[in-house]
Amino acid sequence: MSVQACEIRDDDRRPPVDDLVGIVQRGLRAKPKRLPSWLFYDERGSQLFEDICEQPEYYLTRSEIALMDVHSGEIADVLGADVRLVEYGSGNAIKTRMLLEHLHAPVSYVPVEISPEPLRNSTQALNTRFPNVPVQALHADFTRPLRLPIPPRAPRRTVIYFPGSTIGNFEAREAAELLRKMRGEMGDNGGILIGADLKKDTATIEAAYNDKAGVTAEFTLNMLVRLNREIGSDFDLSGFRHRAHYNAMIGRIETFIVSTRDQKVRVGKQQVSFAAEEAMQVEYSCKYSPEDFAALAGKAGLSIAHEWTDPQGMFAVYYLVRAGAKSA
Ligand code: AVI
Repeated sequence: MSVQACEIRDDDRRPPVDDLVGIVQRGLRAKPKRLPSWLFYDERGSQLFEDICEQPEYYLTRSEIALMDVHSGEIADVLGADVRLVEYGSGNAIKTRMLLEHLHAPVSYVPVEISPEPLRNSTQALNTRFPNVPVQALHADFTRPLRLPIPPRAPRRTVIYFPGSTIGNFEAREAAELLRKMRGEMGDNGGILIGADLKKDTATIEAAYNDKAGVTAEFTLNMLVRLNREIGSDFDLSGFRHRAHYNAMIGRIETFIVSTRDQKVRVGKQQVSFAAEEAMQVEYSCKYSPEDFAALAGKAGLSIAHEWTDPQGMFAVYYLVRAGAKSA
């Protein structure tokens, strides 16, 4: 078969961007102040995240790749033949490649991504690498209900692939809601293949979010650079710093942007006051034991049919099916 044309279906139904000022103003009125973590991912932020994945302290990506290296053949066997693979996000080319290499006669691969550029790049790369796999790219926000493209032939099952522990960036209630939405999209016979970081000692986790080279700190503060550029706010970068600590009671990294002095910042028509050492919450990265993850899945009407970990036991990938359904 010949190389597929790079067709991207646009299903981006986000409200217009002029709402951004309102989103930021609302977040800065909250007590404590908070901003949504999706604001990290402008072009620079996405590049910085890729750089984070290369840092020696950030074990997550390396561990998940090691896991896929050992288990992707077995995972493909579990998913079975004639799968339609829907990936939430498309920035995980290495892991996706490892999976597609082993999948048996996949019906199609559907990357769902909100940023057009990474979507176009990964689609082209996969088209070249896997000319026999139809790629049906979907430009959309995966946290919203999706209108999946009609597959080129009937799949035996739809599997939603959500690698990279991004589920950990959602608070427990939102994570359960997202899993429930996926459950609807995968259908009765489908499944969810999902990565999640495992709980482990505090020092290892905290080091991953406070790398020595300062890449994570730059990633965090880039959110303010983005806001200054996109909404004309006047955050003075020298007056803020990154802080990430592990809340072992709750099992999550909590990342803040901390004001280093008393100061005021203009956001739209408002002046926002920051006290010295005031912390603005910008990201949670939840860590799950397998039992925690089973409980989360249960809240969405799902159960763990299979689980895999990397050789060091740092990271897990789960295959979830409808609770009560026979596994694949
Ligand atoms: C995308 N996500 C899984 C990363 C994480 O580990 O929570 C984002 C990140 N934030 C700081 N470092 C990496």
